[in-house]
Amino acid sequence: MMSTNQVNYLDAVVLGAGFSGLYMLHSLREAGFTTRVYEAGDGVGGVWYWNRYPGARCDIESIYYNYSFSKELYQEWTWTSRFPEQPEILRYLNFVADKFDLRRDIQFNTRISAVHYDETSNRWKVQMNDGTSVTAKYFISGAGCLSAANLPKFNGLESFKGEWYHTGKWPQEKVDFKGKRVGVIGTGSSGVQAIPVIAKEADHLTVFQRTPQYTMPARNHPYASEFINQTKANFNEIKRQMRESPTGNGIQIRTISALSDPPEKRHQVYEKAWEEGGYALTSAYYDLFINEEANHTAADFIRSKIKEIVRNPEIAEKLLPNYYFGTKRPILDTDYYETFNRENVTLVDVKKAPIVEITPKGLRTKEMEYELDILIFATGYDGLTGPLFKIDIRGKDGVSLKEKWKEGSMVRTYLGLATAGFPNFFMITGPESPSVLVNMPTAIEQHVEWITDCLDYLREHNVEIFETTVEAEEAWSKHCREVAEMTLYVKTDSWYTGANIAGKPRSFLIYLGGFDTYKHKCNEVAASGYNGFTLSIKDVLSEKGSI
Ligand code: N01
Repeated sequence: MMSTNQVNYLDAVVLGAGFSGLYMLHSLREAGFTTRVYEAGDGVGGVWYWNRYPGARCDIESIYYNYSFSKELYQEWTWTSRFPEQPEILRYLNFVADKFDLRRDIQFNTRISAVHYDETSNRWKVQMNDGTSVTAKYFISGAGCLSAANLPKFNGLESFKGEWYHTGKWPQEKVDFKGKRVGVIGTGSSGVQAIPVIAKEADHLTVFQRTPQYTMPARNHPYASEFINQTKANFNEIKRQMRESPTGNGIQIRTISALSDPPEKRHQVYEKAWEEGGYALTSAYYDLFINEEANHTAADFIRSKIKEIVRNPEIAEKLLPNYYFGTKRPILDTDYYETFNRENVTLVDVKKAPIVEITPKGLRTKEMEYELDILIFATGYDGLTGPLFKIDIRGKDGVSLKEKWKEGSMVRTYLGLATAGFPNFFMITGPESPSVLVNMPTAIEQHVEWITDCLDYLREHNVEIFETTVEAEEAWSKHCREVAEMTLYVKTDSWYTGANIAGKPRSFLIYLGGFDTYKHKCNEVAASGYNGFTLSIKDVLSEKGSI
């Protein structure tokens, strides 16, 4: 069952029925707020609803890639393997929606197109693409960080006679690659996961690679039932690891420097991590992402592995990455480099011979034309701000979020949760929060619980308008940038820095101080009565929480 009945007023409108929207709805409903989620798709799942491409799988271990707010839920759901596949995560989120009877307050097939703040009533007017609208006291975005697909402008795409797809908007029906000549543009996490699976089915696969990536074996495997029983019995400890660690998952980062081990010992450490799979290698030493020399040791190790795995030295050479390891998201794969040993796979370096156009028959680079039946864009996303910019969000004085964040070419938020000039508006895992660089479900739960507690407080104190101050957001944004500048992340062009989108201002919009530190800061703000926010009780303005 899903909600279609028209409502005029709600305490809270939530955008999106992914991990964020589902828990936000549950949490607010439990706290007694009238809430509705609006979702563009016809089902729950968010990013896991749209990303149905072959091989789609999570890079965080299953037992941590779930909610921890309900012990009962954790006991009732059983993951089948170490790294969950997209269909299994989608089943999990549907299970959650059913268990907590969430669908009755979710309106599917409805895209929120505009959200405007009315200063006379202190309410948000939320406009849907079907012409309906609703008024709400609070507007909460669960749009996620990676929901605005990036389809670069290639001349001639409309002339292509074959089928084409973007990994982030994959159709619900199976795409049949049998007997087909398939091309994949892009070798980020999506491309690297899809390529080995497509290669096994297609007649021929051509991979158009612009930047070679560092990828490590996931070493996925089915979970033994004893292991599952053990994790269920250890729920409290798993929850603690998720909620009180720097990464929000079970990954322990070793506290020694890569440079403190002699080369032979270090090599053994990397070998062991490579065999263990997952993100063991990224957490082998604490300074891999802050010290150039330390970073080189890991990068050299992975390059040596590529040369070992790929039999043709020319192809291996093309696959060697040369940016700072980990500063684009490190990837976990299943047989990615091995795929380039197959007879039916061709690797094309489009940095050397750039793509000129898409033709009716396929794709032309500066060197030659490749005939294709299916073309896949694994070209990523306009991350972090892109999902918010898809909606016409306007705060006080009719200023749009896009205009505000364009000015001075910088995004400004307080804690990644709120932004000045946009009262009663919250972003779950917004820009300048830890978001994608920690375990997303953990980051989401922390924001959802903080927002729910905040709304509870505002209700209890009769607060009408809750807005962060310009000073607080300036200080937080500055702090975020300072922390990022201490790392190697800022030295690489990536979607983290906005460099993947033409014309997008370059800035690093993820808080890198660690999930535990960040959570502590958020808790302090709440405990202070919301320092850094202005709280207005009916007509009386009270600064910085002193109400
Ligand atoms: O996107 P990407 P993605 N011509 O931006 C190339 C999460 N995720 O969808 O590097 C030619 O990483 C581009 O080349 P370059 C995860 O956080 C997680 O793969 O810009 N090529 C690059 O190779 C991830 O980081 C999971 O030179 C062009 C690729 O397209 C994020 O999503 C799975 C091009 C884009 O890579 C995004 O990953 C999937 C052009 N004009 C995704 N434009 C898991 O949990 C772009 N490219 C495992």
